[in-house]
Amino acid sequence: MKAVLALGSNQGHRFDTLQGAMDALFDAPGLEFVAASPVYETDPVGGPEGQRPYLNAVVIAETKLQPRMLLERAQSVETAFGRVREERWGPRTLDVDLIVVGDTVCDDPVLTLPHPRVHERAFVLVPWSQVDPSGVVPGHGEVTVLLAGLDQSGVRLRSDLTLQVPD
Ligand code: A4P
Ligand code: MG
Repeated sequence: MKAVLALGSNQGHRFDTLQGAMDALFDAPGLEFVAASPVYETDPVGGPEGQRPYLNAVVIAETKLQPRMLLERAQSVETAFGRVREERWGPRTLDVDLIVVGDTVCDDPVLTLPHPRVHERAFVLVPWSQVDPSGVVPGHGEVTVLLAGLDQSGVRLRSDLTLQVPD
């Protein structure tokens, strides 16, 4: 199955966190790296006033793991990078979200697939469309079509930052 994961950080050394998170995600068996998007600096959506901008990127992987196992992997990487769950949508050193896993559709609050807000989030759809222009959000449609209806002004390419393929 193809899995699409979104990485975001707006505290600490944001780029090192994204690179470290990507390396850690692929450090254990079961997840094969396919591609990483460019890195974008993005205005915070939701949460308290005055947060720093985020760095966001999207990673494409191949996996045979069950979605729940992938969520566990994502959450253990978040914990390893010092994520403390405080305020919802508040600042965070690292957020790893599962966006799409194959064509799984599931509305369990512990793991909702596709991610329940992805179709309205330019900070995920812009990087995703760059790394995977034929991407589709099951139940919502093509990434490029969804993006055409969104304000993308808060999403800026950081061409000076490039994620390295995990070893
Ligand atoms: N959960 C359910 N479905 C999923 C899924 N597909 N992927 C559950 C990951 N987790 C999922 O998440 C809360 C609970 O969601 C988890 O226990 C998990 O079982 P969390 O990571 O603890 O909390 P959160 O991230 O604060 O909440 P949430 O609802 O995931 O927030 P979002 O929607 O991820 O938004 N602005 C910019 N510019 N860039 C960002 O990256 N990120 C957020 C977080 C807000 N604003 C942002 C950004
Ligand atoms: Mg999250």
